[in-house]
Amino acid sequence: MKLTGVEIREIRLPLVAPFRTSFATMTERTALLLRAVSTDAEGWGECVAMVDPLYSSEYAAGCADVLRRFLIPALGRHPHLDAAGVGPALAPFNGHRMAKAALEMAVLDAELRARGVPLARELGAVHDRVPCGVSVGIMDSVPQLLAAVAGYLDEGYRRIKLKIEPGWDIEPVRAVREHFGDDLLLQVDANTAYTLADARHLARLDPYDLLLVEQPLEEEDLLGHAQLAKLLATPVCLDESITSARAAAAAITLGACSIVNVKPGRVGGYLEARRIHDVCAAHGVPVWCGGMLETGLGRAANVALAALPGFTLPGDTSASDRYYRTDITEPFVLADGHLPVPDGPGLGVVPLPDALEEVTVDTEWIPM
Ligand code: OSB
Ligand code: MG
Repeated sequence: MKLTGVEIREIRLPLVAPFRTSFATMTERTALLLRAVSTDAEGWGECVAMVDPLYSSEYAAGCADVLRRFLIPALGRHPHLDAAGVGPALAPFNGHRMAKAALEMAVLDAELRARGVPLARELGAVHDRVPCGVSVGIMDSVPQLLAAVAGYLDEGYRRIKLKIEPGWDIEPVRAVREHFGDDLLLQVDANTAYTLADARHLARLDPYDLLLVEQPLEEEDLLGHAQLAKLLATPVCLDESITSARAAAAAITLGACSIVNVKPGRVGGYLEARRIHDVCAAHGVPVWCGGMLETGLGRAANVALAALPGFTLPGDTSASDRYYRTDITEPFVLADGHLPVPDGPGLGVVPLPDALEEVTVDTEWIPM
């Protein structure tokens, strides 16, 4: 397989409803899509970076810049690489994991399509469908939140994650637990909104029997998370802090988390995501698949990853209609609280040409 070039495409998709976290309110999703073209097949990659560097330091325009200036040209110097060679070829460049992940995903999709192998099989999946949770944004009022959660439970979602921040934490959790009962699988995500000085406040979540509290403290504060974990009954899960398999091993060894959210974009790709799965499995640490409001392309790959044996908690792998009225692929539809794992070669899905054209803002071809 010889790569001949990569297309960078910017798309903009309206969200079905505003999504508010402790760091931003999103009303639309801008994303970069990559199309890797080789002599044997084409492959698609999705970059999960957002417009602003608020979740992490990466942002869409910065990803496009590092891809066209450094990452794609680096692959151009080794045009016969397979996907396993992409990480090593890009390793001299520091950081930029979301950009690297998108490029590796596109090459991996092309390679697997050429070989006729589904991504799920390549990664080591053991299920043909995965149970799904949903991430519920911060709302203006508790009644509005209860109505949103009721709607998702009616649709069949198996687990609810509430976004929290100071001023929107104990009350909404108490209300959801009391309204929907003890059997509801419930967890919260702070996106770094607290400090260790909030430990006593966060311990007030303990009576509500949460599955986990996700990323309460800032990304670099592994030691703080280890101290916090000793003060909470609720298990601490890390998202932003886990940037690699090495970071996962360090966090687990330090006692900074007992559960890990795996997001392929955040860690540099699906192959590193699988290594995190393996490290966590070796330590007996459960993992689940996070999300970044992906289109059907990233969703297909996330569902494949979530079918690995260590993914023992429902992920933020929601159906297409939780995000978009019209997805760019055939929509992922929830059935009995699950999404099916695609079984075609590569991602097993492709963009629908008309839907893709409709949302495209810009395209750029980078020849090898
Ligand atoms: O922290 O998990 C997060 C969305 C964007 C950025 C960060 C996060 C999220 C979500 C939604 O929680 C996950 C999804 O449904 O894709
Ligand atoms: Mg998170």
